[in-house]
Amino acid sequence: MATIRHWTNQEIVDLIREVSAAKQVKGDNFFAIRAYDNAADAIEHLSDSVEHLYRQGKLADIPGIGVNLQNHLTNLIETGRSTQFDHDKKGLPAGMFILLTIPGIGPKSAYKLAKEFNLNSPATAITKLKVAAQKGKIATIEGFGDKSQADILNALDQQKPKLTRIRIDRATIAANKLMTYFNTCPDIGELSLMGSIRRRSNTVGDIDLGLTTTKPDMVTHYIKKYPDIIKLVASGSDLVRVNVSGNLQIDIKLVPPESWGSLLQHFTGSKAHNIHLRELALTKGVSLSEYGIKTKGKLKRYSSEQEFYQAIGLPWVPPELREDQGEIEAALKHQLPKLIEAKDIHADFHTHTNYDWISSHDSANYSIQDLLDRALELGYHTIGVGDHNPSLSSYTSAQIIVEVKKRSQTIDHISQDAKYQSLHVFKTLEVDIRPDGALALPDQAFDYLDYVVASVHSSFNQPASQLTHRVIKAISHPKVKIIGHPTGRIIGERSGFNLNWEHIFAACREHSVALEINAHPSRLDIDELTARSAITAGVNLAINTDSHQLSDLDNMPYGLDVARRGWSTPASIINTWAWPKLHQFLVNN
Ligand code: DGT
Ligand code: CA
Ligand code: CA
Ligand code: ZN
Repeated sequence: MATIRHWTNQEIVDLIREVSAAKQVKGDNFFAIRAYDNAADAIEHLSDSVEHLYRQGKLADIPGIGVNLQNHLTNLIETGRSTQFDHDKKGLPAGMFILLTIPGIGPKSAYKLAKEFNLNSPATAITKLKVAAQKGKIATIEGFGDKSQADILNALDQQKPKLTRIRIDRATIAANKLMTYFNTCPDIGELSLMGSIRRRSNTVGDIDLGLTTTKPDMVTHYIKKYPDIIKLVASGSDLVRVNVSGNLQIDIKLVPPESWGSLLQHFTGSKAHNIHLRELALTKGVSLSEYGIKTKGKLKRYSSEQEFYQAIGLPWVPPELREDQGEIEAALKHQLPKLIEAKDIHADFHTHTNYDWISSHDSANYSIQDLLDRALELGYHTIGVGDHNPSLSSYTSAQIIVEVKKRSQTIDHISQDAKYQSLHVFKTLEVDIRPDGALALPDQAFDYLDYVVASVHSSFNQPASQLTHRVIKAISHPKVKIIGHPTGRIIGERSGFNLNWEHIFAACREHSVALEINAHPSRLDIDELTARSAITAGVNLAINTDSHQLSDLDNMPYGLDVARRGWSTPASIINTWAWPKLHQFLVNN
């Protein structure tokens, strides 16, 4: 199945600005251009993501977005591209748009320069322009002159590369694609991710890959033929650096088999972990490097990471822990945690369906049956069938009670099918925690649910003390068993709100409530540090996919990454529990 490109708000803003520039070059109507500029400004200031608003049917709520733009955005989100935007940019040199990031260059100049110097690729446009400027070629173009040439050169010299970190899921998809390509190369032996993507950070600066070969020239040649390459940045017999589509840089390290362990260890990092290891090694009179371990001037290479760690007196350390957060001390004492693994996960407690009612937020695009089928395929013994609570503005309390009852009967009916015999099906809802901490569901409706996931979806700007009080009020409700995406963060778009964790943890312990690790790669909320503190404080965690599409159910590994980076053993994660204990926790207490 082809993956549809997801768009962050910033990417949409950049695209709309490019379309506006294209319209200006083509001499389009002034009002149409202004509408695009206004739309870009509005999206830049949103606190929610455009994709999320789309899924809630709320694109019209974005100030200044008219029907046409709503349609184009819908097209963009549903298919990964917009036919209208593509059409608007058609016929213009692709390299002109990147020039707009240079201070002092507007759409018309960018167009002229791109035309003049054949800047047809965004990857090379700026370098080519710089060369042209240095050769004095810009000054000779009509309307430019010596002054503008000097200004452009000056601006180019001052321009810092835009530092953007890439979400772990996007990096993972790109890395897997490249690894699949490598798997068909006969000259590659070992192959592994390294760097932050191997440590499973929630965002990565670049993708690091290591491989072993005895024929580096053959492998380098093979890498250069990879179809996704936009730019070959560097190429040597031990390192190839390329840029691929999606604004991603990939570093590929090539070594002979006997150096594999040393390479993998060094380039997996983190830098802080390596520095600490090196200090430790120095106290034993040995020095570490990417090539191996030197004792009394003599270098020993390591073909496996296990042997490398063993040589300095440590057990192998899982990459997710290599952040110098106490893992070296724990390893020295042979007290590293036995981390939770994918095979330990048997349940998902926070999902959505397309159940037919008017809910407070976006519903999913698959049925209850689809969800149960997928849970079986994933080998789960338990699935929580969730939805957002019904909209309070669309129903009376009495109607909501009837609706919730009806929905639960429907779920019971469906799950009685013999094929779901091995599956425990919980009837649940994700219920809004209102600004005053009350839950957005009438009391009697709770009687028809097994447990509730309570989440904050509004008034994120309250002071920390008020938010803490609000969440604790939800925690103390007898039906609430999980707090969903506890801080509301959206990676790269909205930082999570602050809570007083000491107080939250105490309340979770008192009321036997789990905190969620939301596995959606845009959330990963709570984060690994909070997860670790929660576990230390004796709080249980639930890893949930919060699925709105069937493919979202496959996001569980991203939540698992957070749990592992948070030092979680299976015991603290309720997804690993056997049914009786789980039932006791969620329903009977
Ligand atoms: P990123 O790419 O920013 O998400 O983070 P990393 O950790 O992947 O960093 P990267 O790609 O710059 O380098 C990969 C690994 O190489 C890094 O985790 C540790 C190792 N490394 C790089 N530079 C240094 C250094 O100056 N000192 C030490 N000890 N290790 C380094
Ligand atoms: Ca990296
Ligand atoms: Ca790197
Ligand atoms: Zn939610």
